[in-house]
Amino acid sequence: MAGLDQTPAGLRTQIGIFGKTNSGKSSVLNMITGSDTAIVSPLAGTTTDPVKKSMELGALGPCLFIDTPGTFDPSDLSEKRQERMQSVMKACDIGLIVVKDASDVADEKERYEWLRAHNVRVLFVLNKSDDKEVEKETEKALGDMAGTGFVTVDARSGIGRDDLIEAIIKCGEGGRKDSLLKDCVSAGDCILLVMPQDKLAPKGRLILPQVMTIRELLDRDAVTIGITPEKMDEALAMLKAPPKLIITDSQVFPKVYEKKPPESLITSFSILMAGLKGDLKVYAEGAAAIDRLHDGSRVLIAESCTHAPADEDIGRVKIPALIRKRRGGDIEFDICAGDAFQKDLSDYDLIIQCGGCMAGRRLIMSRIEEAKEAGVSITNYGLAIAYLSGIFDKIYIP
Ligand SMILES: Nc1nc2c(ncn2[C@@H]2O[C@H](COP(=O)(O)OP(=O)(O)OP(=O)(O)O)[C@@H](O)[C@H]2O)c(=O)[nH]1
Ligand code: SF4
Ligand SMILES: [Mg+2]
Repeated sequence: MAGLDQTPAGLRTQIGIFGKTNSGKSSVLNMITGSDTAIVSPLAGTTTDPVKKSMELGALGPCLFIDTPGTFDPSDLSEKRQERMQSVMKACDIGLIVVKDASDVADEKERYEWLRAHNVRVLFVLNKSDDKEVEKETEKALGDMAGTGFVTVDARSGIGRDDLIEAIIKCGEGGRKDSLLKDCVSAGDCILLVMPQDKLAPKGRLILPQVMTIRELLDRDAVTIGITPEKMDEALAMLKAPPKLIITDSQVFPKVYEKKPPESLITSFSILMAGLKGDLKVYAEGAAAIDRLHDGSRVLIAESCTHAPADEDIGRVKIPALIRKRRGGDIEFDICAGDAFQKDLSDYDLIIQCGGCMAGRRLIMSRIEEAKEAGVSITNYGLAIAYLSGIFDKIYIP
């Protein structure tokens, strides 16, 4: 189990390692991470399931490397395995394509194009080569594709490790800088955080969205004040001017809203997280589709991990109950869990994506794209609950 000081997988830069079987993908993973994480062998098809390894990578910060099964493996006929590979490709920020020579390059062109079309940054890694001629021919075969990045290594001996790490960091630095608060907070702004510490709160610590918000506010030189809902009157009385923004938990939203000065904006930690992992504008439009649901409509609850559902599970119990109460009892709910996403979305009237605490932004954005392509509205848990609790029009969406 990850310690509290560790970055969750969903917030790490995800780096997939792809290529033909036996090209040395697992050896590259082991070389980069300086470990024996993945099994290496001369047999084709050694890696049968994705293998993950976390690592801090200089200026890129926390990363998650994912070694994948090789393609063109005759034993790899399983559709399930292909689907799993697609999920890894969709979720990664950077794709390392490992090749042995120029002839591998042609076979990897389709994957390269798929990754680029899905905005994944690609770095080609020529492995097993101490031959300058092979290097020259490979670079020639890569043509324009080499422009996205090309590094030569010998994973078995570790030659080229530093160059590869430097190239990965460079590749990742051009990526999106994640921000919870977008451009709604500037230096000197006063921000009031109202965080209930009741029996639902974890013992002795704050939840991740709160910790991340506080860190970002401190980085932005905002004046950050943290209180429980019980201290709201006192805190507001102490302030010379109303806070610019109040951020609170969805569960106490109505209570906090009641006490909010009219000049202050108000939002929730779950809305900020939804914006970090997805697209708030799309989600906000999608939430309005709740009122177009009717008996016979179908809703897909899209979870991003395979957690054991709780009795009062938000996605499986609470949201369906709230929707049925508002729109009728004969609405059907399907669940998809983990990396898998329904192949045919066209039968659905609405998709409700979970908060995605275990998933990266890229995976969730790819679901949003698929929903758009299928012409199906998509929202997320936080926005759906805000809509169903009647606080939607009161919430500030950064
Ligand atoms: N000479 C040489 N051999 C290498 C190098 N990198 C990997 N190998 C060897 O190539 C074989 C395959 O390496 P793996 O890392 O298991 O290859 P893979 O791409 O993960 O293979 P699959 O998991 O089967 O798809 C092993 O015998 C490695 O020792 C290298 O840089 N030089
Ligand atoms: S929010 Fe999504 S990813 Fe996080 S625990 Fe719930 S189902 Fe899993
Ligand atoms: Mg392998």
